Amino acid sequence: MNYLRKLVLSAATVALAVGLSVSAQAKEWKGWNIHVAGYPNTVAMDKFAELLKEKSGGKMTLKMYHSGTLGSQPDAIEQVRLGGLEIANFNMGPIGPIVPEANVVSLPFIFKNTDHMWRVLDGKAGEMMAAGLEKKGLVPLAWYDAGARSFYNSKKPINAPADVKGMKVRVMSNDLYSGMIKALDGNPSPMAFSEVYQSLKTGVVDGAENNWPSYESTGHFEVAKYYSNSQHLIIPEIVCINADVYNKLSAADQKILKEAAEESAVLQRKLWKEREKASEKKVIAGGVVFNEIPDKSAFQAAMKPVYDKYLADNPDLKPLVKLIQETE
Ligand code: BDP
Repeated sequence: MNYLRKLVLSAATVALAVGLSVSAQAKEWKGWNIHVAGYPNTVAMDKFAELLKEKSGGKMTLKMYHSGTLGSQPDAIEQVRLGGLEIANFNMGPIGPIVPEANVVSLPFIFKNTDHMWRVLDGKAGEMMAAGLEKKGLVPLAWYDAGARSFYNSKKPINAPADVKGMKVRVMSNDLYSGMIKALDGNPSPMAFSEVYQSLKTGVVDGAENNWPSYESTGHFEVAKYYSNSQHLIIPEIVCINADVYNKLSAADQKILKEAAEESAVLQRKLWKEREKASEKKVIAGGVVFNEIPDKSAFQAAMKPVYDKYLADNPDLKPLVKLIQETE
């Protein structure tokens, strides 16, 4: 082989090798998160990205975009389904309208407490929800904690359903939540998370509902100082990936991905517990008027039409609701 031919051949080999390593090196994934810096989910999603890179030797990389900079939650859900974004941390609330099985977690008072929710998610009901999500293009990788949501407003403490009467209450975009407020004779106002502060401040809405960390991190407590411990919704959150992206991965890479997500969930749940307490302390110190609702039975009874409508719309999901209610 003459010198020139050798040179061309070895150049071709190098080009091939470079080409191969470029195609084996998947593109960097984009990840969506609605929360601000320091929030448990934000810290955990960054940890997820770090673990993913480390465990895959740099083959799978994720760039996280926090604070909802890539759009509202309902839009981001569509984006992950369509592949415009690959990965996200979503609350199950805004996913419910797309995945009826997963909407079961948005029935008010369906879970007795957070531990009950984890037992449900770890069992058959969790599998049914995961299957429903996958059918709609979202593969769940891990569950995050979001505590319990309670009502807060700028007018007065809520002790009984009658106190919600006539109140304009912001809800996440999901008919079950609008139904919930209507069942209490209030006026539901579905709106993006990012708009709530201003709406509370200017009186476009009287109140909203959320967990301690979100009530605190958004500054809502500064403009709606009555927090009433209704704990009417306990909604889990998922870390999920676009199904096509997931299905193209090797089994080994899928395993790495799940492990990284699950490790991030262990961290998130630990940080969550700490942040719940810290946020509660901070808002109370900031002048929030807190009240317990020792007997929630009147609120629970008022939710009958919400359950009736959900079951009328999804008769096949009766056994799922029953399964959750009967899970100890
Ligand atoms: C927070 C959730 C977030 C929701 C937000 C809301 O973590 O995903 O967007 O509530 O109320 O607790 O919109």
